[in-house]
Amino acid sequence: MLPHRSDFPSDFLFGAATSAYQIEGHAQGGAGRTHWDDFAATPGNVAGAENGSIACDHLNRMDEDLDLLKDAGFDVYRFSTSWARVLPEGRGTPNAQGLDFYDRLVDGLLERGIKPAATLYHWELPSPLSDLGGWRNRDIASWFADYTEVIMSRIGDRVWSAAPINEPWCVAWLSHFEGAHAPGLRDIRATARAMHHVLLAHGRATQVMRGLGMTNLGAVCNMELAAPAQETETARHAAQVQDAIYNRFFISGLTKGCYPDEVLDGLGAHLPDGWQDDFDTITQPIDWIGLNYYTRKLYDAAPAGAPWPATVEVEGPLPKTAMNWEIYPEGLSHFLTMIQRDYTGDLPIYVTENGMAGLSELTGDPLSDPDRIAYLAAHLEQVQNAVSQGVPVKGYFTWSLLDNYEWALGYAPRFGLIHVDWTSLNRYPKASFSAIKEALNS
Ligand code: IFM
Repeated sequence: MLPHRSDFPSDFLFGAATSAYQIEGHAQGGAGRTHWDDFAATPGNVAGAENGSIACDHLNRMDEDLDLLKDAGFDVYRFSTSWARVLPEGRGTPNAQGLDFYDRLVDGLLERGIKPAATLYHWELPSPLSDLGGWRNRDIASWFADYTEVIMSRIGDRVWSAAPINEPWCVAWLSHFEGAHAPGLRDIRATARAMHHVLLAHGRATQVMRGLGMTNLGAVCNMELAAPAQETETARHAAQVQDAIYNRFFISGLTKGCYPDEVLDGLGAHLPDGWQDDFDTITQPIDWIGLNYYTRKLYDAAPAGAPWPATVEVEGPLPKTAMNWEIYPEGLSHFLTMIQRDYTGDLPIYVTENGMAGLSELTGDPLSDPDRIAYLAAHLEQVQNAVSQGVPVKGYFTWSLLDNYEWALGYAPRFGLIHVDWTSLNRYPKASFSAIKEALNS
């Protein structure tokens, strides 16, 4: 059973989140090729070599999806605009159909009384920019600023909030060090550059949006609890290094203008020349911070002689989701408290993503998802705990409105409140959708 709206402060907002490439259908509407299309076309990268060509066909079913958002009673919708849909070559001539689409999306939300919360980059880098080195190339900050100007000149007057980049850790580390996401690199120097440039691009985009007179600008970081796999000094150190890479590097750069020593130990030699001089741009004032939280991981020291970061992940004992991610709701209040205490003080915090890929719906009735309802309830309870301790949490967005393209895992994991039939593309609300509707409308 989910807590009711009335169990939260009266100004607390509830939302659902999606992203462009995961739902829109990128082969349609004049969007350009992206590095995800290239990554998926390379054998072994993505389950079944699936890509976002059609996805949920949201491009053509937007009104139906917005009606579902309204029916659930959501206050806010967190969506992303696709760089490659707005500027098919990444730079140069905009795609008029793409701009019109986001215009209609924003108006459609406002007509339904739903606040539009825009994200400028949720991972679909135009291929021509990837050819130029993508996030490794310092020029990406200027390319991103130009893209920001184009799209926000069109919709910035009507969005409720905007954030430049979703989950910098995934953009930089997961994609350039682990090679698990596009562009699929495993290169420490590329990683260091991407980690810094993603923050520089955030700062430049924020400057552009302020220049356009926009307000309510934020930043969205994902965090994963990093715990020692055993009670030893070496395991504790491994967890601390992972915590610095995943959870502290980006928020520290954004809010304090410095990077954690544990990360500089490994990446310092690979950062671009003059990186220290970029913090004036990176630390542009923001109006809120967003936290995406799903799980925790356990770490231990790698065998002797392993290069930095010299850590290994160890399977944890807790019940898991269909992503094989441990369910650990306590991590959510841990991070909400930590963000306020160590980084942002009174700044509003939003849980910009939280949710699960269900197991029960895969094995039985696809619309019966008691495990998702239990997951959401347990995490909302942790939000309430944080609020009661005085942490300024102002809203919660569940990931995701619809089942969608789960990146390297293709369409198998289902995160949606709404089931999408991958043959007909028809939408079918799950039990969790009804539970949210009851909680929000009561
Ligand atoms: O699907 C992703 C989303 O794109 C970013 N945050 C995590 C989700 C689940 O993996």
